[in-house]
Amino acid sequence: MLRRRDVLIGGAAFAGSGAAGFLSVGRKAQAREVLAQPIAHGVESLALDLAERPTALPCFNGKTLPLWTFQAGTTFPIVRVKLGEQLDTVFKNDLPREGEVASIHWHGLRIPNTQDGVPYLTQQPIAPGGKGHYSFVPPDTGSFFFHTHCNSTEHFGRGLIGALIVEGDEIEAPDAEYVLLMKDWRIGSDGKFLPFSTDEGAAKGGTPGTIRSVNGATSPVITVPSSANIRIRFYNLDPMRISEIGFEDAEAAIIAVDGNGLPPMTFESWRMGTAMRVDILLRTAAPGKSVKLYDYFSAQPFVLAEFKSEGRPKRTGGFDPVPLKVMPFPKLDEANAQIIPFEFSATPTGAAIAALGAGPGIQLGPLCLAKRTFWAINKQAWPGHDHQNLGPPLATLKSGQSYIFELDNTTPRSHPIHIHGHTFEVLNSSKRRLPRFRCDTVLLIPNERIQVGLVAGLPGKWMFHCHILEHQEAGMMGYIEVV
Ligand SMILES: [Cu+2]
Repeated sequence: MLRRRDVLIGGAAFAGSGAAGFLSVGRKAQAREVLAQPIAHGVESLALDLAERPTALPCFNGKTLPLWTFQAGTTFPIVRVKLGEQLDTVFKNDLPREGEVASIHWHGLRIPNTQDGVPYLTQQPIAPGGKGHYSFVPPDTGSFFFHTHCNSTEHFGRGLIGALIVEGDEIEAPDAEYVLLMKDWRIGSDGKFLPFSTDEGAAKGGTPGTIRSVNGATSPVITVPSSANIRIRFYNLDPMRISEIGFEDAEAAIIAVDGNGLPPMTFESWRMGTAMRVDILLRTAAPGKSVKLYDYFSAQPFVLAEFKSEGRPKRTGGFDPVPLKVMPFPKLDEANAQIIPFEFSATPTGAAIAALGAGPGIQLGPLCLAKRTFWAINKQAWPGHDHQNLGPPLATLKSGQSYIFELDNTTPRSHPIHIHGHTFEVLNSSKRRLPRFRCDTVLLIPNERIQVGLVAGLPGKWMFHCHILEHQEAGMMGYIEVV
């Protein structure tokens, strides 16, 4: 069924950002939406082997570091399936540390709770030497990713991340496609990994990396066809970084957020916390010329990547981005939705540590539980309980019913808030004019309150947490139960 969407309007300035304009300005919405349909059936097999693999990425300046990766021969695997296909994954845990358990979470996918990969909550994690298995049909098209869900700060820090792309959303094929994974690395002057967490970082905005990268290189130059429409799937996969990305002087549109197609929005800039993705359609430069993608949310605008045009021009007409197909999500019943408040706050320990400064950082004991907590949701810090007794969910929802989550950030930090197995519709903010869009991770800026709509999905216990990994591990995590 085709529905009419609201016209998207954005473009509000962000108070105190000191960076470029915050959001894209809307463009007239397409009158019709095209729904995505399965484009293939059958089974795709995926073999993952979590292991330490010494690697010399271009951004390491000749140094070799002991990365942890999912597959030999590639640092970040990019897995592609077509809408309708089943993905069967076998993974082996060959991580080189006793007790380094693993399970795999499929970020952004609305799959059954048993396949969600959260240790102790949805499955027993796999110990070194063991094997695990996942099987599901990804229900939605889009740019997703997968990662482990215990000791994540170190696992991300060592590179244990992969992209999962579900194809089948294009009405018009772009001239080329590129996947860009942004991630920093914490490397000391001795060429070794620095501690992945510090107290100061964990109690503030996260412990920052020392070297920036996109696809393992610093400011890579990517050769692209000239005067072409290229699709860029941009991922923020850093453990903590918040970026505001944008092109200097190029025609581009945002065509999806967290994999969810939306009426193309003129791309001015887009603020992204960790785990957030954006799909961009870019009209590339004339032959021999370049377009640069910047991060404006840093002391100086930083060149993330340069797109250098080669070959004969592909297109001559004006830039008129075609939207993506969308999924038939259940419609939010906004008028009758129950409002549920969530407060994201610091614990007294967290506030004290933030004032004090350096320390050993987040240390996980057995059962993936941190020894101290700095952050909380509704005054409850995870783990408030041992894994035998999880304690009550933050909320219990009825499958198929509509809810409005009122997400209230009472801290001076930003928090990208993620819910497993669901997507949100961003409705409004107390501080910004936001376009209405669908996402699985929503960025709360300091002291901001955002309302998101959600139709409760499949039954189960679904994690609900900040995706700054040290915040998550230090308490800003809980779960929602859908019955
Ligand atoms: Cu956070």
